Amino acid sequence: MASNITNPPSTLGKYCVTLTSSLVLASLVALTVQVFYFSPIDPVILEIPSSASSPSSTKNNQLQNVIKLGEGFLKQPEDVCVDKNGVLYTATRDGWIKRMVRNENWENWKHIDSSSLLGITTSKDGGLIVCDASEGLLKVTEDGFSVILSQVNGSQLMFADDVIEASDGNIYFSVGSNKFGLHDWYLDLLEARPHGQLLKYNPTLNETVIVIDNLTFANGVALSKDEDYVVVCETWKFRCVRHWLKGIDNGKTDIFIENLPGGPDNINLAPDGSFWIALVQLTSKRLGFVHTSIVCKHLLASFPRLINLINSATKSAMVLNVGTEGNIIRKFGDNEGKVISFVTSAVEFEDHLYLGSLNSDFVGKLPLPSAE
Ligand SMILES: *[C@@H]1O[C@H](CO)[C@@H](O)[C@H](O)[C@H]1NC(C)=O
Ligand SMILES: *[C@@H]1O[C@H](CO)[C@@H](O)[C@H](O)[C@H]1NC(C)=O
Ligand SMILES: *[C@@H]1O[C@H](CO)[C@@H](O)[C@H](O)[C@H]1NC(C)=O
Ligand SMILES: [Ca+2]
Ligand SMILES: [Ca+2]
Repeated sequence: MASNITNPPSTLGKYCVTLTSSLVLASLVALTVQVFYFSPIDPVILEIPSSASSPSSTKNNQLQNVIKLGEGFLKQPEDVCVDKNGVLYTATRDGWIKRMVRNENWENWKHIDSSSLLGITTSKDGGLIVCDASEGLLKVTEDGFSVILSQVNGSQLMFADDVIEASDGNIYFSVGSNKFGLHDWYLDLLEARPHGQLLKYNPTLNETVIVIDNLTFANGVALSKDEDYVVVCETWKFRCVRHWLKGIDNGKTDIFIENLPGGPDNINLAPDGSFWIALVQLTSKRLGFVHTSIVCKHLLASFPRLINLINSATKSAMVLNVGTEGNIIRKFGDNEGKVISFVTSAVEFEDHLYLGSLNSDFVGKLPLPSAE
């Protein structure tokens, strides 16, 4: 097959090759400048526990048995809560607080002109406290809504994520990120730096203080049954952190549970004193490299449309029941996300779990097996 005939390239051909390679080079330089110089993020590598890199390796599809409540009526219900009369509430992406009185129809309860409602909780003196990622903390009652807190240290409170009220009236709430807003959450994930906080608002003093600083995306907040500690989920760290409010460890912060098989979103106290944690799938085996490559992170941050290619959250669902020692008691999933995915909240009430999801138009209801 050897040939000793070679055609010397013509001068025009040579010129074209030079021109083409110059153009390619110039484009590459432009792209590099675009991607790195104008990149909206300053990323570090995300450490992914082995339990989270192949979350669907265990067959667990119990969440496929959910009953769909209010299907078609509830747009991306992120969080749910139940008041003492058994009324179920959720906040939807189109700015509604909707509610369902014991198995009757859903009702449009109160409207807030917002596309950024997140965590909700019941308040001791009636009504709800609602996190609005653009407005701050809101109180919603029969009379409508009012702002509880919109400024912290003279700046607009941004990205309030989840909230719980203690019996002494103090309000504990998380700030997902001080750098990126709700609709840029994936930039915070790509950057993977600690821009989140757990804050405490004292309504009597009208004062907000930092409880835990520098959390790597602060998310769900729950109090223990005796209110001796508060737990906050640190989503991009695959762990939940605990801050003691009573006893010999009062004022100390430690790790409640770590190496979770997904990023923890909302956490809720169960009637028996354990907790339900909803886990979001942040990565997959095939695309895990994205989180360990600084170059990939810059590329994705510069071309936001590519984010949909790597968003694994809509591919599965998982909730954990965790004991007070940080031990996993039960685990329910929908590994392929066939019926429900991107579950962000799980609340137990009268032997059922109620599930919120950012990829659903319903609230899931799962009967809990009484004997486990
Ligand atoms: C709480 O303090 C802020 C200033 O930090 C002020 O704007 C606000 O009016 C106060 N709220 C109440 C209820 O006193
Ligand atoms: C408010 O600013 C002061 C002074 O910088 C700081 O010590 C304090 O922690 C800040 N509080 C909050 C809630 O950010
Ligand atoms: C939080 O981060 C800031 C900025 O990096 C730093 O100045 C501060 O010391 C950190 N605080 C804690 C409690 O680590
Ligand atoms: Ca909540
Ligand atoms: Ca959340």
